[in-house]
Amino acid sequence: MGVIRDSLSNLDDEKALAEVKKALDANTAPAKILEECQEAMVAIGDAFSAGTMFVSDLMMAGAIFEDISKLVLPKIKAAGTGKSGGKVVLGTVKNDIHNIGKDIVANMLTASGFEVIDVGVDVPAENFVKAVKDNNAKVVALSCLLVTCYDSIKDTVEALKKAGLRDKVKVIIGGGPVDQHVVEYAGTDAFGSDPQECIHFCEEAYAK
Ligand code: B12
Repeated sequence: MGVIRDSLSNLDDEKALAEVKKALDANTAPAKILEECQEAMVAIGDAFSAGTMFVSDLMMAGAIFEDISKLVLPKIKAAGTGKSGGKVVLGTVKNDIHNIGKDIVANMLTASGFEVIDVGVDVPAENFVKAVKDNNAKVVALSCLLVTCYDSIKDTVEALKKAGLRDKVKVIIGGGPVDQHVVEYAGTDAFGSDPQECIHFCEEAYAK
């Protein structure tokens, strides 16, 4: 492998999609393919930070990854465990429109037996609160890729508190920049770096 990562990093959509199809035909694990794509996205992000790529390149990369996801995510869903978990409210926080990582987390949770209430991107705090109430969910999972959106996480936690729901739900955050400092700043319960950590967190929340 490596060829998927390289073709996506070079924004070569035709080659990237052809290589993904080839890998799936050869029964490569979907998670492995996504991992390689994520490496490419980090490289593209770094090139953007360094000024050698531009927003238009990020958009192109996002579009290619979405096409790749359409091929790969159904395989993840289909490989479901048959277990029945609980309900998880998932969304990208207000002022952040990145959806690719969130969608991967959604599919992996679904494949692990959880019912995901996906509230979308750029989600105001009150929408998370409403979804928790309407679905009686025990977990809220927030995706955040922008350092400028930490206050959106904090606002969501505050809104859950105001609604009297904070004791009833566990809140996990994830996405590139979040870490333990953000957990403490915003008052969440944990952070996770990948979908697997989100799954473990949800399993623990529902085991109690
Ligand atoms: C593609 C992309 C875009 C696309 C998004 C398309 C889409 N449909 O989502 C577009 C062009 C729209 C975009 C816009 C912008 N972007 Co952008 N973008 C990216 C890029 C290159 C890839 C993101 C991605 O999809 N990665 C692949 C997925 C699979 O990875 P992931 O999202 O990290 O998700 C994984 C984990 O983090 C985790 N995870 C994700 N969510 C959750 C949730 C939970 C609960 C858990 C446990 C785990 C978890 O699991 C996922 C799977 O493994 C990143 C670079 C990077 N290093 O991430 C920059 C990046 C995130 N963008 C950045 C910036 C600055 C912007 C803009 C402000 C640019 C601008 N000047 O307009 C705008 C902001 C728009 C907005 N208001 O949100 C910066 C953010 C810097 C920062 N840390 O604050 C980055 C890091 C690039 C960089 N190095 O500068 N972007």
